[in-house]
Amino acid sequence: MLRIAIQSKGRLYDDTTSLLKEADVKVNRSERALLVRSSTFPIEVLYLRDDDIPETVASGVADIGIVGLNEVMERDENVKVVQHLGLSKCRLSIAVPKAEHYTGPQWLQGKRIATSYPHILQKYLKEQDVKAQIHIITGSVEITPLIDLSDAIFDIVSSGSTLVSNNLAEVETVLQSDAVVIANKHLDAEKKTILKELIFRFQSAIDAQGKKYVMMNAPKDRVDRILSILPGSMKSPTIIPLADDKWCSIHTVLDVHSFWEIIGQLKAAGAQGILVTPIEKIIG
Ligand code: PRT
Ligand code: ZN
Repeated sequence: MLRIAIQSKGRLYDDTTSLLKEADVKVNRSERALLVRSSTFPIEVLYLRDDDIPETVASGVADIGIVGLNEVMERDENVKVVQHLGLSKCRLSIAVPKAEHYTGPQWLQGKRIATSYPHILQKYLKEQDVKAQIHIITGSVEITPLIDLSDAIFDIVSSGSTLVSNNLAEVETVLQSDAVVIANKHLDAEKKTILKELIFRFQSAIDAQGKKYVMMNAPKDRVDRILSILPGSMKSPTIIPLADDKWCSIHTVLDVHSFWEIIGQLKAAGAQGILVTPIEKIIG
């Protein structure tokens, strides 16, 4: 049995619970239950505030956890990052009022910086050889320059719209963050085996995200042209003969980002009856 700590509610909750579902780890959480055993996998889920997850894993109260890399770096606990999930992406950045003429990290010398991430900020300032006053604030960091509580802020940015609406400009990106799986450093052999299987399942679900399975019919004399349009990483499409020996069926995997552009080119090259289906998992 492996105990995993996840956020009980908040930004990471939806991503984490759907990832567990995609990995076929079923957890029927009755309202406000704190510890729930999966009915399909040797795992029990512990629901916590995200701030508490690194310490809980470091102490061994939970074996592994899913939490933002920003929290892991800030808490600086003795845990191992074992997988990047690419979910809940954000960055930790320094921002200053738009009207300021920011010239580089030395501009921060002697300034007041408001943040909920003092540890990461302190480390960054030391690296840059800058001495500044760090003001620890737990919420609404972005309003502190407006009310003259700070000269700059160091906070999480995602779309950047919070900065824009508070007249702030992002000037330094200090850390790129996503949700990560962290593990206690002293797991026994049985727990390591369960963790390995879980990571494998997570990876299969992550690899399938943003991918579509595409099937199309094409005259055989157009196949070379169609194959040249398919992206480099998908060099091995399946080609299946059809009853009409002048035609065949081509099956491949496409990335949603380049999807519409490529579909247009495939049609122009002579592909017909293009069928697009979602992919649940890709087993590497
Ligand atoms: O209650 P608990 O302590 O568990 O949760 P919490 O309130 O501390 O954290 P929560 O749920 O807000 O965020 C959890 C994690 O989500 C963070 O630690 C990050 O790893 C990640 N994440 C991803 C974000 C954002 N995106 C994000 N945009 N966390 C916070 N924000 C905030 C940001 O501070 C900004 O003020 O959202 C605001 C909007 O951002 P913009 O740039 O999109 O406008
Ligand atoms: Zn928190």
